[in-house]
Amino acid sequence: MANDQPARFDAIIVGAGISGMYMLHRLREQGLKVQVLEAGDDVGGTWYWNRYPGARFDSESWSYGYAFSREILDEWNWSEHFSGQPENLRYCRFAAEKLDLKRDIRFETNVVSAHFDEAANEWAIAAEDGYKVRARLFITAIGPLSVPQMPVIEGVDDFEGESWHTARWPHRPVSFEGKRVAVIGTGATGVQLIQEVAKTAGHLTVLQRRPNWCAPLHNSPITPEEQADIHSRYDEIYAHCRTTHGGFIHDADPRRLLETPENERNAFFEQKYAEPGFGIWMGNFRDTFTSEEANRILSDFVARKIRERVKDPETAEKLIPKDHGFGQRRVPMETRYYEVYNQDNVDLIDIVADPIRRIDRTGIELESGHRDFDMIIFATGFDAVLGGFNRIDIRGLGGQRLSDKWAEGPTTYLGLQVAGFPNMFTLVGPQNAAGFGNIPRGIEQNVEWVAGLVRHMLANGLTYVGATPEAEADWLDEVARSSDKMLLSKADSWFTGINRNVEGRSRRVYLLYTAGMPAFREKCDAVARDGYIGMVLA
Ligand code: NA7
Repeated sequence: MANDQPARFDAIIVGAGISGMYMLHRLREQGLKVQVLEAGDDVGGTWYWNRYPGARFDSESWSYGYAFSREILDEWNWSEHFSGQPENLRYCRFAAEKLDLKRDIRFETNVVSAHFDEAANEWAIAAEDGYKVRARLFITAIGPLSVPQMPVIEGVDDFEGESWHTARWPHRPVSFEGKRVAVIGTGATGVQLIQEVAKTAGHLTVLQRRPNWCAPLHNSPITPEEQADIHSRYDEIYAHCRTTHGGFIHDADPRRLLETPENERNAFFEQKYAEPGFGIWMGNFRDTFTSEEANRILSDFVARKIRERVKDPETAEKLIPKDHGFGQRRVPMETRYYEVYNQDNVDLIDIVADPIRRIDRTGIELESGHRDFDMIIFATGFDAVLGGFNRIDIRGLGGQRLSDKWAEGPTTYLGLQVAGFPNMFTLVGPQNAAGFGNIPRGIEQNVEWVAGLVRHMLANGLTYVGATPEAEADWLDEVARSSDKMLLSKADSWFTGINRNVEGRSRRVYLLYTAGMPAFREKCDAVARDGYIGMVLA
């Protein structure tokens, strides 16, 4: 009988990516007995699952890693300014080893339910393999983009050739050599992948529903001199990231585009377009995020660049977004992406003009006719932010299901707690600042804040923490107020919760806190300073 008893921990963390790993470290440091439950067979989260060719950082590598550990900073050398997935995964493994994390991680454990037991004031958590565990604290570290989304297309399972979703790429090399490959999806993932497939595929057909505004990454190896410089400046780099809106090294230029003379702003655009990384987006004139007119001028500049780079004018027009301005959706960073369409082995199909009728055994039936393929790759994204929560049966006070509570859109307090779900923390949950920016910077802030709250609870003999419905309503107002000012809230994308492959996701919701990481940190610090205002502690 004793063997049937669930294991007991002070905290259960779901997910061993960047946030779960750090949360484990912090809580263990405070003397808690913690276990992480992870679906994969290794650490790394995003960098474990997204193994498709071309997957890499769009944040500067040396601004992405953990800033909290001097040892990790000192001992790890990034080889490129925007490092690729294999190296990023090695980094996660390195950090796990340094912090000796694996002894407290149960791998290949797919959490299916988490129910709050009011009488015992603890969470009862169960996994697919029958593993059961109970803990005072239940912490989701499930990532905003962890549930791959297949497109709703008739016959999608009928194809008999090779077929992959980018976020479930196999753990072995996949050859495109000489093959007829179709890629569906042109988001940040599709753009990274297409550049690679085009190098060796016999023929690549890109099936594009809506184009995105892409900009050059300008990646390069880190030279020994740069390496030494980066190591000597880590404190300065991370201190700077703490001051920027998105936690990147880039931050909006204080000038307004509309008040800057044309020659000056064009020179500035050229400079940003030629610089590595997100500067053209995150480091642009500040009104490009809020003023339609300013945004249109920037969009026109980027459109000109696309027209210059793509030889066939008709193809260039297909690649220029007409339904949203630059930066209103996630800007994919690219390396010779547009030049791919100048290659003889690549063609681009606008599937709005020539819709996919169905997928069958041998290929794809378009309105214009059938095409045979050896491989179809789905770069169709994720059931973003909410998908990870919905696939776990999470129930709070009175047995309320989280998926029911969030049926009309998520509501949270600071994107970290949900009223009615006490002792539960959501590390990169909806309405949190970490989801819109250089994610590890937001993660460190969240983990450290939650660890501070747990320390406060331990020091005061408290065992219960729950957000109040009033605090949650106020937070929703604040999220809405800041978001409504931003142009990105006016476009359909995963930022605004739109996913036409999932029922009920065709209405925009407030998924991200977009007022920036410094404002978010200030808010969280103020909540803590005021004795965790908006939360019931007992
Ligand atoms: P995204 O950005 O959600 O992109 C998904 C792409 O797949 C996008 O181009 C979609 O077109 C396309 N899509 C989705 N469903 C379909 C169907 N049914 N038919 C055709 N095309 C479809 O996901 P990513 O993986 O690229 O990037 C997600 C984040 O990961 C990214 O922001 C980075 O932060 C890392 P649509 O635009 O909806 O017309």
